Amino acid sequence: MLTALMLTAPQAQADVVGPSTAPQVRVVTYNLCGSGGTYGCDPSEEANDVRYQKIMDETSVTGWGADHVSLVEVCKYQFDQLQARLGPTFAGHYVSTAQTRSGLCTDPTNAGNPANRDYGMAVFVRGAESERTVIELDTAEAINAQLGITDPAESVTEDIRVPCLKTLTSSGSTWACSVHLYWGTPGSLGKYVMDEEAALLARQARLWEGEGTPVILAGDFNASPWTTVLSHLYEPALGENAAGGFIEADETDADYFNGHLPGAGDCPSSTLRCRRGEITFLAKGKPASEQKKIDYVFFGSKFFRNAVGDALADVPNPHAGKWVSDHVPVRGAAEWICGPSDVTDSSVLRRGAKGVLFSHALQSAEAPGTTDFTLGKECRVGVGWNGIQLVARQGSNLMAIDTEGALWRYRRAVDGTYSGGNRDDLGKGFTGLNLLLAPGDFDGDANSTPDLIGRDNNGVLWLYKGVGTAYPSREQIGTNWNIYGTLVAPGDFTGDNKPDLLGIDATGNLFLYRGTGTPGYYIQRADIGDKWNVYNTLTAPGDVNGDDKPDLVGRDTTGALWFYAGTGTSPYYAPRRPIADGNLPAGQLLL
Ligand SMILES: [Ca+2]
Ligand SMILES: [Ca+2]
Ligand SMILES: [Ca+2]
Ligand SMILES: [Ca+2]
Repeated sequence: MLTALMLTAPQAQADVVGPSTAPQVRVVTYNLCGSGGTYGCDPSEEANDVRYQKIMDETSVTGWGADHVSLVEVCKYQFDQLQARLGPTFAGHYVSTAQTRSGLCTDPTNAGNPANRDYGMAVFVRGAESERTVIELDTAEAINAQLGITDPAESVTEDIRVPCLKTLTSSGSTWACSVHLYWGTPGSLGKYVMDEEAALLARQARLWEGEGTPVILAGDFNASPWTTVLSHLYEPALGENAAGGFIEADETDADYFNGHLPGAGDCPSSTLRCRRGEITFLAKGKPASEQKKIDYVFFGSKFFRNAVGDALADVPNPHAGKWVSDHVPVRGAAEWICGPSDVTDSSVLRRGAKGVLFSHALQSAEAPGTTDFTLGKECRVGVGWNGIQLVARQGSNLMAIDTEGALWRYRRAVDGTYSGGNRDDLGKGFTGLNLLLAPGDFDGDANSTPDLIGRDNNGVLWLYKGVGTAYPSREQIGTNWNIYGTLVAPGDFTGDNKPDLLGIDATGNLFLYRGTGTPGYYIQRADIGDKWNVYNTLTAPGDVNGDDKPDLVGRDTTGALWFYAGTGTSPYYAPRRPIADGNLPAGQLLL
């Protein structure tokens, strides 16, 4: 039999969703089945340990590194115990959906304490929250009224509430919400209850995204992908009357397009996206035909692309005859949408906590010379930058010293990224330094390889003269430079075409060192400002506002960014202006 090799239009593919290859915005959702007493789930201390450990594994930065964790069917005591394990790296938000139900949510380590029996929903986000809210989708009373339930024994006792946290961690700002819709049976009246809940959820998400804040929704939606419930979320391009604004993490996984979900029709073989996906609900103790995909990770499609997702393996329980959950944990990942204008010579570069290098353009609708900017959305332009010890930007290139003391020049690719496949080896032995600057031609020899300045741990300043394509020697050009907590090379700050240096000392004074381009290399410092220690980072991204004069950007202790237009003459910079939406997490390298 002959096999035809076809190289044609893009085809849907099975996705490989691993920590090393998946896009950088990471989510995990898990229906913990934490209450106990229902469906054979095990609420023992040992089973709880397994639940917590699974979440710890999924949030570890050496593993999946989830930025956002949605937990469904979680007891308050479980939330508290998990928050304690996650520590201050994660902000958590728990909401009660059913209080003190007999037999449910008894903490096995503190049985008999009725205050522990609260049951509900939770969301965790990496980093600090900036805002929290609850989307009230339904109440038990309203569900009972809508379904005509009057018998107290039959009545619904749980409200449908969605905890959301707004965070700065993985973008300028994102809402992360944990969802659990009513558990009505599709085809019954329950479906309409869920329809209305999903519509309300989608409406709130549209409002937020209309204001410019991306939304990620993850959780147990209690309905199959092709149902009217999910039509409120999937994008119209996926058909089946979809009318939403979200990409679902598993909608591109061709392994699950056809024949995997009981009751689902097949998607056309030519399609790239399909309202199907891997099974997430295992229907334990029931026929396999009741297994479904009802857990989802949705990314707002205005802000995210290239979403992928996987249902993880069943989490084994240490006790026979019961299970940790009747659901499996579900991963989703996506990346920010970026275009060519998002990565420029004057973009602000940021190294995130996981070593990802991000670029944020400073955007303005105004003519050159403006001082009013907004911070562009986060674009991932590199990975593995936690293996770099020192880095300085030199135009569109990044000069980097790795932990072995090797110097590399990373060239920016056409797509705006920096990678090991596009770098030049500039030599070894760059050790013992605590700062690297790329000032330009500091010695005035007009060599085509710009010079570098390094500061060693004793505060000695060294000039590495660019010669040919390397730095064959260095010359000591100063001592006691460790009095500067911040030192930047803005280019020519004084308008004489010779590059200069700026330093902020411990008292917050800003000092200018005018470059001379001749031996001696700079003249006596001039004090050109005070209170500059309000900034935990000062960066000189180049000429941001198009007047050919280099500018400065400072990040204050609240994470807000400020713009200083360079003027080229005393007093050298114009009054600062806030950069709109310019909030970035502290403690991460800015360039
Ligand atoms: Ca998948
Ligand atoms: Ca030079
Ligand atoms: Ca100058
Ligand atoms: Ca400028």
